[in-house]
Amino acid sequence: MTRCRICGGQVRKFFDFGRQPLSDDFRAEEDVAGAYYFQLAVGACASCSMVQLLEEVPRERMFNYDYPYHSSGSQRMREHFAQTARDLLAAELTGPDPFCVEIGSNDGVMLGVVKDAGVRHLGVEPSGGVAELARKDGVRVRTDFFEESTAAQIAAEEGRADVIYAANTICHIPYLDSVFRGVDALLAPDGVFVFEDPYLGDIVERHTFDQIYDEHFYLFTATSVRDVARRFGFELVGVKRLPVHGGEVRYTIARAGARPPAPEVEALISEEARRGLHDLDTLKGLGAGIDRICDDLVALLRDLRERGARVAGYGATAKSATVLNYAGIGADLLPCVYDTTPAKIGRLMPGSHIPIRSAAEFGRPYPDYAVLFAWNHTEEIVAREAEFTAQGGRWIVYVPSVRIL
Ligand code: DWN
Ligand code: SAH
Ligand code: ZN
Repeated sequence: MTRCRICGGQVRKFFDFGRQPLSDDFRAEEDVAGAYYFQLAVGACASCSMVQLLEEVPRERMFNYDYPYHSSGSQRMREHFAQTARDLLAAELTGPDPFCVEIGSNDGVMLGVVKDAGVRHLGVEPSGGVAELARKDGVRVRTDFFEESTAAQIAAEEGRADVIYAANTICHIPYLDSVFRGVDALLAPDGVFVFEDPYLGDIVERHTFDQIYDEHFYLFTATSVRDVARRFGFELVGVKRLPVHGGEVRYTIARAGARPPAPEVEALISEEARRGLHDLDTLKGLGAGIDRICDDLVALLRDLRERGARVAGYGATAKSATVLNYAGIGADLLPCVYDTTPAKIGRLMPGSHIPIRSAAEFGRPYPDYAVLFAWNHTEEIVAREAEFTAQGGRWIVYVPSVRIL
C-alpha cells in the first residue's frame, strides 16, 4: 500500500504508465545505458484527496546542473511572467523595502522584471546551469532546494519575504510539509505565498495526461491545496485560472486569519465537488481517454508511414516522454524531433531514443506532418513556422484528441 505524502492515508491508484524514464533526461547515444527508470503511476489519497505519484524519484536525479528546460524558451511564457511580476509589484511589493523570493526561479524569467524594478529579490533554484543564466542577467540566485532549512537560513540572513512565488515548481516537490514549514519561517506576517501549477480539473477535462511525469509529483486542485495549507496554519485566500501550459491555477495563500478568502475560492471548490474531481471513478475515466489517444496516435503514425509520408515531432517537451513511451512510439514511426533548446539538440529523447535536431533545420526540408508535442505553445509555434503550413505541411495534435490541424 502506498501512503499519502501529505497525510499518511491510503493512495488509491487510478492509472499506471509502467516503467518510465525521467522526462528531462536527454542523453547522448553513448550514455543511454545508464538511464534511470521508475514506475510512473498516479493515485488519489482516500483521506485527504491529494492526487499524487506513487513513486518518488530522488530529487538530484531530476534537478541538477544539467537540467535542460529554460523558461525563457517561449515568447508567451516570457510575457506571462513579465505580467506576473508587474502584478506582484503593484499589489504586494509596495512597502518601504519589499522582498520577493521565488522558488524554482530557473533562468530568471520572472525575477529579472522584479530586479529591473529595483526590488530586493532572491531566487532559490537547485539546477545550477539555469541558475547561472539568471545570474548573468543580474538576478540574485541561491543554488539550493527550497525546504525548511533553506528558508530558515534566508529568513535569518535577509529577513522575511513579502511574497514567496513559484511557478510550475511546488507540484514538483514531494516534501510539501518541509516547504510549508519553510514558508512559515520565511513569510512576513501579512505576506503571501503565491504558486501556479497544472490544474487537475483541466487535465481531466482536456485529457492532457502528458502533464503526468516524474517531475509533476502532485496534480493540485483548489480543494487539495486548501486542505494541505490548513495543516500548516495557512489559508487559501485566492484562486485564478490561467490559460498557460494547457490550464493552470494560481493559488494565493496567507497565514490563517491574515486575509479574507476571495469568493472564487469557495466557488472553485464547489465546482470540483460537483464534478466529482477527486472521485476514483472520474479519475479512472481519464485512463480511458489516455488509451484512446495513444491508440489513435499510433494508428495515425502507422498509416502515414504506410503512405510514405515524412513525419517528425516538434518540441522535445518533458510531457512528450509520457506519450512516446506509454504509446511505444520510437524512431521507426517518428524519425526525429525538432527543438530550439541548446541542451536538447543532438541528444536522444528519453526512453524512445528519437534523435533531437535543431528547430533551425525544420525546413531542410520540411516533413509532410509534424506532431506538436509542445501543444501548449500551439499559437506561438504555428505562427513561427508559418512557412511549414504555407508549403503544405500539416500539424498533428493529440489533446484533447488526435487531430490533423
Ligand atoms: O513544469 C515544467 C514546465 C514548466 O516546463 C517542467 N517540469 C518541465 C517543462 O515542461 P515541458 O518541457 O513540457 O515544457 P514546455 O514549455 O511545453 O516545453 C516546450 C519545448 O518546446 C521546449 O523544449 C522548447 C521547445 N520550443 C520550440 O522548440 N520552439 C518551444 C517553443 C515555444 C518554440 O517555438
Ligand atoms: N518557474 C519556472 C521553472 C519551472 S521548471 C517556470 O515556470 O518556467 C521547475 C523548476 O523547479 C526547475 O528549474 C527545478 O530546478 C526547480 N526545482 C525543483 N525542486 C525545487 C526545490 N525544492 N526548490 C526550488 N526549486 C526547485
Ligand atoms: Zn492524504
